[in-house]
Amino acid sequence: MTNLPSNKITVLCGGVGAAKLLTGLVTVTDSSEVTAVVNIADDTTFHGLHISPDLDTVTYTLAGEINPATGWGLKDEGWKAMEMVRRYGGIDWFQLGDRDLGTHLYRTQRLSEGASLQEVTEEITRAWNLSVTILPASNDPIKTVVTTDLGEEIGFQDYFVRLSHDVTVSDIRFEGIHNAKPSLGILEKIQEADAVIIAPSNPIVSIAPILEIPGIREALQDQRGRVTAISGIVGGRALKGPADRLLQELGYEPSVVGVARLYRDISSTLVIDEVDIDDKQRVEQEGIECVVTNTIMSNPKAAAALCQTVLNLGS
Ligand code: FO1
Repeated sequence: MTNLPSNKITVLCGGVGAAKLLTGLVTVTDSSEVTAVVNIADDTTFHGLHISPDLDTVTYTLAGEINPATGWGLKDEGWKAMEMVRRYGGIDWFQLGDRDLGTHLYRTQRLSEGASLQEVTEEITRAWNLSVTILPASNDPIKTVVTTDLGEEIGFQDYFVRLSHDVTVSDIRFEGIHNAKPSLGILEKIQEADAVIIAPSNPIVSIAPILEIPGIREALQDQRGRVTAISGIVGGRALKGPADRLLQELGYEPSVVGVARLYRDISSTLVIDEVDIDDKQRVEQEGIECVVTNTIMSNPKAAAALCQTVLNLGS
């Protein structure tokens, strides 16, 4: 085995789209040199338990344990605990499986003992024998708050799950982000990376809550030549979730050009899908290089091919 050139890769991650990319990345590179910086602004508390959806989606996916039907939670799940909660009239619109609950019980207990989210994430990652380093973007609380067009402020999970994101959004803010610090080592993971990848996650509610943590945007700007963003918008639509609608409702163009405008100051290249090839020139006019390839990760092979394309850019 030739000793592969050191290939430190840092990936900015949201939920499902990022998890799929990582499963491809670990097949084309040394996973022990991959760091996933994961959004924590979706985090919330249910039944007194701290839930970190994007951290768990990335962890469970890399562990091969993700529920393939939903893209969140664990496979081979039971729902006995939720049945009991429902019997008592408790909150049941946010489905917590019996196995998944074990993660929330452990994380909540460790946080109550004073452990940081980063320490608990390291313990959970180790328990799943993952070689990828998974880091929460911050150890400090950041909460995505959605303002609907009726002026009502709701939490992210109320927006995304309880209301099935079927409301019009007039504003999004990330409560606590101005006082939040990047997790220990994140700035170095960006500065020392041979390649930084912005996963095809929702640019508004998954990637922005990472970029807006003081210090992170500046670290990426310094590394701009090594940063590649993958558009989560394909043909003007999000592959999953409300990204296209959110872009539109918040005044951005719901297209690869709109994504280019969001990332051009921190990323030198935007990777777009073949269906958007006619927008390549418009993307480049926004001051960012544009690579056209298949970005639909319909299976691990497609995810690996996409990652290989991105890694070849840097060589
Ligand atoms: N998404 C849903 O649409 N319905 C659910 O009941 C649900 C439960 C859930 C439990 C644990 C977890 O880690 C994620 C869960 N999600 C659920 C996904 C969650 O809303 C994520 O925040 C989104 O996938 C966006 O990242």
